[in-house]
Amino acid sequence: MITLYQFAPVWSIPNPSHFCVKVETYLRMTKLKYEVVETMPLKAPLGKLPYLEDQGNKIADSRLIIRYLQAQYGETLDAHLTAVERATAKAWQRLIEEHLYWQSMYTRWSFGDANWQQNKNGVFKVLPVPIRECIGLTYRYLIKKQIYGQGTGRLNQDDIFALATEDVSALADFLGEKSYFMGEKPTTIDATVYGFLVNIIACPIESPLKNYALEQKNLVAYCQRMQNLYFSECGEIGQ
Ligand SMILES: N[C@@H](CCC(=O)N[C@@H](CS)C(=O)NCC(=O)O)C(=O)O
Repeated sequence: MITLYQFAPVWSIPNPSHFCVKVETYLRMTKLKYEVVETMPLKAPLGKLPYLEDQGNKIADSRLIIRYLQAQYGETLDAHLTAVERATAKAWQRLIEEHLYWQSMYTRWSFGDANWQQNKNGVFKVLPVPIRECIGLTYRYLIKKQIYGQGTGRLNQDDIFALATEDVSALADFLGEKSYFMGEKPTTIDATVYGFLVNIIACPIESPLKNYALEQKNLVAYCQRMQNLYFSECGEIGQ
């Protein structure tokens, strides 16, 4: 049995971690049987979630997890894609995970006290209040350092949101009228697109990034389509 280690769910979305939603969505898309263990990053092999255990193998990092699952159980979702379509999907994946992710992180960890309170009480909800405050502050310091190290944290607020909306606008343009990101069938990239977008539009983390994404009606409808298919227990986005 595959075991997925991830944060406890919160906010009526599958998980408050973009990367954890990505992996769990992939597991559901491929109909692999799995169980979830809720945990915290400190206990993970690379200090980050998600990680996965299968047949004595422990794999950390969502990219390596999906690569492992594809090698072990087949690349069923993407078999029909051409080499150019695969390359295109790969470029989108990197844009979302290595760029848009950091602006989303900025909204949670740096952009205003109300968002910080929501983030702290969501991500660390399993911890009792005094410990939550202490661990929350420690992680806030560490994650803000990461956001600064990556470069996003060095920009001013307007520039951060201008860059973020460029990404969201590009995603909306590329999706267009299609049902899924690469066409009429869900493929692996949809796990990333859904995992990251739902963590922007369906969380109580308010920002110009969320507002702009919510205005892209095709992206919202796409998220709802993915959610109805794979996480129907999360219900309607925005309710
Ligand atoms: N490249 C990793 C990124 C995973 C990641 O950044 N996870 C975050 C949660 S969304 C985490 O656990 N952060 C804790 C930390 O950085 O200390 C992947 O693809 O899995």
